[in-house]
Amino acid sequence: MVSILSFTKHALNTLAFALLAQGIVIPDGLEKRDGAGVIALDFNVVRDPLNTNLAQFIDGDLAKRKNTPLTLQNRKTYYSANIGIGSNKQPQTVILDTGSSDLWVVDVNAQCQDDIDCKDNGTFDPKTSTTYQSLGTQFSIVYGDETSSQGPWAKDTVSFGGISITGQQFADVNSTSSDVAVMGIGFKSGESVESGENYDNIPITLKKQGFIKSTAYSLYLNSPDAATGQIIFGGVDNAKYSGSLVPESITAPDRLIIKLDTIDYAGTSYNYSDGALLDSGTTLSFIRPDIASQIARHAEAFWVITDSSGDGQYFINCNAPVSGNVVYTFGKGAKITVPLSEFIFPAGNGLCVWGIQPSGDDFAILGDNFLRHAYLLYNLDANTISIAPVKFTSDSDIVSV
Ligand SMILES: *[C@@H]1O[C@H](CO)[C@@H](O)[C@H](O)[C@H]1NC(C)=O
Ligand SMILES: *[C@@H]1O[C@H](CO)[C@@H](O)[C@H](O)[C@H]1NC(C)=O
Ligand SMILES: CC(=O)N[C@H]1CO[C@H](CO)[C@@H](O)[C@@H]1O
Repeated sequence: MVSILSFTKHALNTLAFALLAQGIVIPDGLEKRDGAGVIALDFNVVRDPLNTNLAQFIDGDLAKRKNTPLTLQNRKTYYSANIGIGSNKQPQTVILDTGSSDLWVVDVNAQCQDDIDCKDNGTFDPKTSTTYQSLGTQFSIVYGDETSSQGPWAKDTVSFGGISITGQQFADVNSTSSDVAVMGIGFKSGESVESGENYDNIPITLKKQGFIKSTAYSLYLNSPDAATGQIIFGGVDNAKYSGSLVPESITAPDRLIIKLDTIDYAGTSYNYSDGALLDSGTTLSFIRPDIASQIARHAEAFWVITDSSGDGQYFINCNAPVSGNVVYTFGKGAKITVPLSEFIFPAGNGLCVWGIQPSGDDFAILGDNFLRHAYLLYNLDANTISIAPVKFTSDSDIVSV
């Protein structure tokens, strides 16, 4: 997910798909530091069915309904981890999000907005944690999928992957329209705070409290049908990619954006020459409209207005004969090949949402359908994201960074 600040309204409306989450059990009494200086956190992949609203609307007669808005509230895939908050490690399921920078959880007395069941994925009760400290200031965020959360800033112990960090700033959210909490692990400068109020977020605290050597983590989303993936803070798993990791420079001061040179599809090389945000909190990918439309035309995807403001999305017939690959080439030469099958998301009644949608900004957002095919080492100290083609394997060869 991306927080709203740098996005136009158009981008917000097209960002209908965000990530959801599920939990793993936090091992109790595993509070020792890993000698290698790495913390591995497994996450679960949750695939939500599309909402019934959409299935009812699409009754096989889309062409006649071009001007009727279609509301897409659906969330497709979520990468979630279970973490514990407080002295008593109250379990919370959080979306792991490289597109934002703040951790927030749902307070036990929170008000859920928009008829969302916001307390189904864990709640936090500050009264039962002896280490809880309210900071007296207010957190507020709006994400690209239009969900929002507010509540007081606080500090407490945060536990995951067998370790605990203390005095971590996070938000104890008392009002939200999201049904799952978020752990943003992007840049400190991307935090949703007033200027001058930036704080050490999770990756920085891990380093400052001595658990990892660099503010860095590696992301392995795993194969499209896998139920789990892994993030390794402070380390890299050399068994999980082929060739070598190519360090691409981060080109934005506050976002995990690198330069995307070209997108190749069906014999055409499209000159992108702009930034691409590598966002684990977004399911689909969003690219400049001119190139999105050319690729959609080739793939026989078609545009449908899905919003009363006139915005829409590309859809595709699920049985369309789609073969081939989309190849992304980055500024320093990293090259990732994504099979076209990654871009077809079932939406009911024989229709699928197309996985490359137009972005409202010049820069692209490459979501999970891209990220799954790359092994990524985000190094926030070195200002690089190193990329190589992923190798789906249970083998592992983890070294610290
Ligand atoms: C949430 O917390 C803030 C700050 O403590 C408070 O001002 C606000 O009234 C609370 N909102 C709800 C819905 O409880
Ligand atoms: C791609 O576009 C950029 C910016 O418009 C331009 O500088 C560059 O020369 C183009 N590259 C190719 C191979 O056409
Ligand atoms: C991982 C998990 O339990 N997700 C749940 C979060 O809450 C929503 C709304 O109730 C459920 O649909 C998810 O299954």
